Amino acid sequence: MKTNVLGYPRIGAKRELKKVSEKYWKGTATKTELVEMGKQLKLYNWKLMQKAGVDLIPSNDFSFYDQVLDATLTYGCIPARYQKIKEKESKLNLYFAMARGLQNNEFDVTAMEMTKWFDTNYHYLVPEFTANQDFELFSLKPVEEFKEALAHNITTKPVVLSPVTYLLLGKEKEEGFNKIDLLNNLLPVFFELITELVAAGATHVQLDEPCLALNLTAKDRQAVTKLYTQLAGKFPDLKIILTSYFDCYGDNLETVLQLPVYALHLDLVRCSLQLDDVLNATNFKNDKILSLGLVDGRNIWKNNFEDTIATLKKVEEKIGKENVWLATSCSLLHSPYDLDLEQNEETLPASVKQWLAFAKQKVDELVTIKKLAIGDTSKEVVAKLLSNTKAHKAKKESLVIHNAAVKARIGLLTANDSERNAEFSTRQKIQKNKLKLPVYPTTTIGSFPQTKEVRSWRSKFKKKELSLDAYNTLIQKEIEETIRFQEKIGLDVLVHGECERNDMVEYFGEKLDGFAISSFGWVQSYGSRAVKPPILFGDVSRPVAMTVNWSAYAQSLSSKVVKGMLTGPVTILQWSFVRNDQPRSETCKQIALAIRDEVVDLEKAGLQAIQVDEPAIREGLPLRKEYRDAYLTWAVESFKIATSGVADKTQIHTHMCYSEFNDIIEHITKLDADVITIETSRSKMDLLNVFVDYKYPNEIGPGVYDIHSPRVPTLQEIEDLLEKASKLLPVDNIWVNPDCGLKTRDWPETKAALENLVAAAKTMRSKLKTAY
Ligand code: THG
Ligand code: ZN
Repeated sequence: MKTNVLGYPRIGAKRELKKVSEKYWKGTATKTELVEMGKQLKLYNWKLMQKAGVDLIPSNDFSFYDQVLDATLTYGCIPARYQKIKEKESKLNLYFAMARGLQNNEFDVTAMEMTKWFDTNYHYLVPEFTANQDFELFSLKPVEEFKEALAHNITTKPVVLSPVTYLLLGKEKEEGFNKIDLLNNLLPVFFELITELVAAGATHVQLDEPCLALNLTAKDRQAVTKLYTQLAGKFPDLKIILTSYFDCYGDNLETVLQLPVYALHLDLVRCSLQLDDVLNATNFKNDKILSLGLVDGRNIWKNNFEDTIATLKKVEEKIGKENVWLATSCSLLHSPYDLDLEQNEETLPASVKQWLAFAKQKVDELVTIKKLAIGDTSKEVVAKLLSNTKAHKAKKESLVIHNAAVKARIGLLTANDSERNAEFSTRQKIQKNKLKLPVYPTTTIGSFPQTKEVRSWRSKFKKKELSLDAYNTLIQKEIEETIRFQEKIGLDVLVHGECERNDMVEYFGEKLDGFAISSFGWVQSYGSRAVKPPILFGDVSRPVAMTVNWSAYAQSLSSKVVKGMLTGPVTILQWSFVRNDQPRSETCKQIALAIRDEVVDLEKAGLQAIQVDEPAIREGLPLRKEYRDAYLTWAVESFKIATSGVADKTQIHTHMCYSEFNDIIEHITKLDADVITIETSRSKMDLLNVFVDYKYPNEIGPGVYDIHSPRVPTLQEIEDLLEKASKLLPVDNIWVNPDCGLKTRDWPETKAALENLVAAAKTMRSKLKTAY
């Protein structure tokens, strides 16, 4: 048996890479400092795995920004707009220009588009292809990193993003070709890379092929077969580990089993049933090693040693001891670094910590389980098994996890609890009467700029350098300023600005029972940005109101309508580390009930509009089509449980971003929010067409400008977009708002942009008047 790690986190246990990269971009760190930090982080990871005793240690899993962008440089697929930079600048600066865009007195280019990496909260940079796309071996990073480890006497397994998945993840930038046909151009470059790796001494290569977790066309599958057949023909001695993750091979399995590869990796966390599918498949010839992904790379729970050993034994009996590897389910990129850093009892109690394993602990789990499986009876190893068994036993009955009242309440839910009283058309009339908003009502998505100052109050309060009273006073003052600002520029529906919140999910994790919060549990989201997902370990309930004081305070300051602001149950679930001892649907309903209580309390406190954000509803969609309906059913039900406890006069808003709505519009409509605000500005309202075609009945605020850039939209641009929307939607249904929260922006550009937004709405109103 061998142990196989598919990849390791790379931002540094204390986010060292973030700090030095951001300095480099600002010009306050040198290239040498940045490169040196990269070397240190890589070496730290390799040594850690070597010392632990891992057999297959990954290299080329490190990245200064993103592994797909790394592949774009390796395969030399540089879009034309970077040509001048490619000629004049270093590879590193070209790389960052592609990642972040570049604007100075010499260059003005946009960044490559970013999108979600499968169903994770990680974002990759989307490759761009033209009809006659050329490739070249432009960067030798995989080879260089292999040599870098070898220089420290560590022989690694290079991780290479397969050319097929690379093509399937990209975007065709012009019409008239199928990107998968580019494989013919790409293969020679890929073989050149493999030749270099072999020359450097690599004996194993992990070929990442996660597109095999998707529903592929026959043509895509033929490309897969072609790649692996040619590869085996050209490099008969190279040990290829075919690696997919995040879901089953599904209907690709038959193709996969025929491929001439040395080892086949199975993500048995996401798809445990596929083990028997493989073992019993008629064309499984037992000619491959099976890499069993049993240690969860996407979640933070301790592995159950007894269960894992039982599975290993079962497979060993069937295919022989030498053919079984124990692996992480996917790259540990999606796990935080090191549980040993967690020392705050108040936010992460020992009772919960005993159930957790971060990346470093997962590496130890792999090695320990291997030792147990091969019959190591040393005291140390046996003690680890005992403590593992004990932790799992404690979990089953733990009173920190199981809350009878919460379970009982879920049992009492009826269909009534997930429906508003009246249907939308009736509610709309009631709300128009009550709220008395003008046509083209203006609002924002919820957050206002979070200045350094605001952040420093929170951090001082957490370090107990600021008393609760002093902190609250500062927050109140900031809320008051935000309200006055919105009144002054003339917005119609105001928000309190969310200055008291860190992340929109972490904040609720801190307030709800059933969640713990880590201090250093950072996971890369994109580039230098990371999130710290809360740990949802037990039955969820709301001990006290979470946002009511701040929202009620904001409403008390103004005669205008103030909107209460909450994160929805699906998004809280999706962006947390979630317990795996019950179905996600069950956990989601528990969150939904807690949010429902908050919604009802906000209504009682006088808030007439309440927004429940669900930006992650699309991301939670299962990768394989066959599982999607079941997910959408409980996701929609959860949102409706959260939002249906209020009277018809109370206006429920929701907000979604990063979403393609095409395949889920039916379910978005079923959410039955009175108002939905969506991100549309970058696609110049194209996204809106889905809503129009579907005859979406409720009110919509199509975002009229892109908040992801500091650029201030002109009045004319906003007016044009509103004109466009007015041709597509009933005027009574249109809202005017930016396309996302303003948290990452600065005040001056926010003020200028919102002034133009209000002016555009006013122009639209006066045009209506003259039309009658
Ligand atoms: N929260 C969570 N997940 C998310 C988003 C979010 N996933 C999708 C999208 N938004 C990802 N976008 C970002 C944007 C900014 C940051 C992280 C993810 C960010 N993080 C800070 C950093 O890395 O410096 C750390 C957090 C902080 O200090 O507030 O800026 O909004 N859960
Ligand atoms: Zn948004």
